[in-house]
Amino acid sequence: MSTPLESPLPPLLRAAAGLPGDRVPVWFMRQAGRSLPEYFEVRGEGSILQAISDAERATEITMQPVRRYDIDAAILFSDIVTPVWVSGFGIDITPGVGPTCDRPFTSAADLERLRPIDDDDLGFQTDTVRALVDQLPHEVPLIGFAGAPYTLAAYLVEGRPSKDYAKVKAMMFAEPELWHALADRLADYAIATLRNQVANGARAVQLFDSWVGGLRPEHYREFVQPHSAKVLAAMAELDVPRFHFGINTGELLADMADAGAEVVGVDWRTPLSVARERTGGRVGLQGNLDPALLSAPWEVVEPEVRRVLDDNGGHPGHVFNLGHGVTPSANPETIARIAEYVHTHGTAMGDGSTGAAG
Ligand code: 1CP
Repeated sequence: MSTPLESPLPPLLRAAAGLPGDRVPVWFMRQAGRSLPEYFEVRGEGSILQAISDAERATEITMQPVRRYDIDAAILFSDIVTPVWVSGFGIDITPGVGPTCDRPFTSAADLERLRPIDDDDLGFQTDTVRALVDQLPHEVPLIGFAGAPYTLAAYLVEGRPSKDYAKVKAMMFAEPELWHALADRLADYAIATLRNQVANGARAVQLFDSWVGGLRPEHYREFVQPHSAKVLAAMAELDVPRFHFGINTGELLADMADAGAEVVGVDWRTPLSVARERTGGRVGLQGNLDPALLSAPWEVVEPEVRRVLDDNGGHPGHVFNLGHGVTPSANPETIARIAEYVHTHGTAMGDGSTGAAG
C-alpha cells in the first residue's frame, strides 16, 4: 500500500468525516461472493468458514470485487459468526441455510461456552488483513466488520436463521439478566475482532445489526443500544470511522445514531432525506438502493440510482451503497455501471446541488 503523507483522504474516509470531496464514494455490502463467477472458482466445498479461515482464499475473495469494479472500499471477507466460531461455542454456517448451532444458547450455563477470545484465536484474520492492506491502493480502504450483539445473539439463541426472532426476544423480555450477560459477551467478541482488524490495518469498521429492525425503539434502547454503544465506544480511540447498519430500522435510526457511529446505514424503505431528518444531521448516511434492482434492466436501475443521489441532495456525508447485501442473482455488469454512474453524476460538494461533479 502506498501511503505518502500528503496524499488526500480517500473518498470513503472523507464522506465518513462529513467532508466535501469530488466524488461520492460507493461500495456494495456483500460485494464479494455469490454474485461473482470468479468467487466459485476459489470458494471450495463445505462451510464458508473454511474459506474465511484460509487467509490466502479470503484475501483473494476480498480482492475480486475491487479488481472488477471502480469501488471506494474493500470489505474483509469474513462473517459475523467468525468470533463465535473461533471460541469453540459450536456454530457453523450450513450451506444453503446460514448460521446454525447444534446446541443453541438457552441458559446461564451456556455462558461458559462463550470463553473470551483474543488475537491468538484470530491468526487467520490477522494474516488476511495484513495481506489485503499490502495489496490495496491508498484510495481503497479496507473496512473491517463485526456482528452487533443483538444480531449475533439471534443466531445463538434461535440456533438458525429466524423469521420472527421469537426465542431471542422472549429471553430478552423474560430473562433480562441472562440477556444482558449474553449481549455483554458478544460485545466483547465484537471488540476483540474489530481491534484485531484495525490493529492490522483496517481503516474503517462496520457493526452489522442486520436483524435489529424487529424491535420497538423502547426495547432497542433498553436491551440493545447499551451493548452496541459499548462496542462503538471501544472503537473511538482507534481513530477509524464507525459505520452501523441494520435493515428495517426506519424507526430506530435516531437511536442507532446515538449508539455512537459516524455513519448509519439506511435500507431502501426510508428516503435518505427522511433519514437525515430523523438523525438530526449528526451522522453521515450510507445507502440505500434496493438490492433487488441489481437484477433489473439498466433503464429501470438508472432512475433509481438517480433518485438516491437526489434524495441525498448533495450532502457530503453520503456513502452510496445498497440498502442490504448484493443478492446472488445480481448482475455484476449492473453493479459496475452503478459505481460508474455514482462517480460521474454524484456530487458531494456540500452545496445542496445535484449536478454532475465530474
Ligand atoms: O462482502 C462480502 O461478501 C463479505 C462477506 C460477508 C459478510 C459481510 C459474509 C460471508 N457474511 C457477512 C456478514 C453477515 N453474515 C451478516 C451481516 C450482513 C447482512 O445482513 O447481510 C449476516 C446477517 C450474516 C449471517 C449469514 N451468514 C447469513 C444470513 C442468514 C439469515 O439469517 O438469513 C448467511 C446466509 C451466511 C453465510 C455466508 N456468509 C458469507 C457468505 C458469502 C455466505 C453465503 C454462504 C456460502 O457461500 O456458503
